[in-house]
Amino acid sequence: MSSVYPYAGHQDPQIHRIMLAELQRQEDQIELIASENQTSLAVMDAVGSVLTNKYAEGYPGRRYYGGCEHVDEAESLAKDRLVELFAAERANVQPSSGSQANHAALLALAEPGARILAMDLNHGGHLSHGHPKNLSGITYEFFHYGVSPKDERIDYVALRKQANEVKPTVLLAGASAYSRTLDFELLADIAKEVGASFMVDMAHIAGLVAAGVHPSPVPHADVVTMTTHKTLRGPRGGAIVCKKEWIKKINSAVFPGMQGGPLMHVVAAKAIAFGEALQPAFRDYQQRVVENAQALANGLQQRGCRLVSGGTDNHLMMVDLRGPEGPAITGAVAEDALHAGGITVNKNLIPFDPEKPMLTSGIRIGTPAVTTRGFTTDDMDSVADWMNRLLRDPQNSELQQRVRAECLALCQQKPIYPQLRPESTLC
Ligand code: DSN
Repeated sequence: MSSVYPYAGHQDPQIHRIMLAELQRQEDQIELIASENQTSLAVMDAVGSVLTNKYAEGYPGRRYYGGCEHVDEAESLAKDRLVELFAAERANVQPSSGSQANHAALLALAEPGARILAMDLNHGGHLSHGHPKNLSGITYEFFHYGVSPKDERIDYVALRKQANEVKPTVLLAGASAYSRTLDFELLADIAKEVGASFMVDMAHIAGLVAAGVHPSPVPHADVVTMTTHKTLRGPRGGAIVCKKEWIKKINSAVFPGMQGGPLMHVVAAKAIAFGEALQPAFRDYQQRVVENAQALANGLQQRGCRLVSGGTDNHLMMVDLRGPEGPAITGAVAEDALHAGGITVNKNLIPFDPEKPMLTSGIRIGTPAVTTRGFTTDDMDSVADWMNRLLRDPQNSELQQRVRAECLALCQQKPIYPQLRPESTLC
């Protein structure tokens, strides 16, 4: 019997093989997708626990099912820890994803058809911030702000003017592909000036905010949504913190508004992750995430790669592949070339991108996952070198094999889950 995932191995060899292959893939490649991370084994214990069996519609002490005494405790702990982590007034830990957290927040803050002003997806925003085919864009009338063509940073002057013209019910801030510090104080001031509620989706930067290495939106915003699996390094899911006057509406928007039974195994895993994030080591980790991002950005720029807005303040950066010094390939070609060399990224539209979303002119890269497995700033310089070589010769399979071997050697020095070693390797 396999010592890794033994029950799946015994019962379902096909799925077991896939699980082991994915474990091996994560171990053997350099993960630079900015929204991914590697959660702790303790978090995975909870996700794989008997709590998955429990229905618990409602909230602690007020459920629609019996037998909730233990899951009530788990949810209360998760809420208390989240409130402490962000010095928030209130919390809801039930959203099953970031998008569901966003839909619930909008449902609480605005009537269907209301005007919402949010960041443009093509400039780094998010699908659930008003894409016409997303529930958000179907339900509300969205208007979008973006970055300035001059410095590729949010143009707060233009945003203020637009907010005064649009008079939105909600000003929504937050991004999934923006490498600069967000000025939440200024955004809150704009929202106040136009009589809008202020909502922030801090999914990408939640871990940085928790550790104090990015300014917090929590004192300034009515409602703040997040995912728990990105920089926050917990299980896949969502969460919301808010001012106390919004909690009744938020709770009712999450359940019964958006969801039925919460995933109590994930809620317990969130509690574990929030507990981890309250430890001093988490602050050090986030500091290293940012230092590694700066080292990677410098390494790429020194080798002639152009970064959108000229660099990064957070955990991610956007590479413009059309920059004056090349490499003049699409994001899709870059993603494939890097993958063949053992480095995983995602193609991503960059501001004013003439390409389609499945091609793009850019890639998005981030350092949360590699920092979790212990990569240092020196390692990031090696990664920049490998990336640069792969990007400038994207069809060279011999180069890809050489780089892949070098990446593998570094990965083997820094295993993610040394406790989960399949007794027989797969490849
Ligand atoms: N899809 C996520 C990301 O990669 O940023 C956001 O939800």
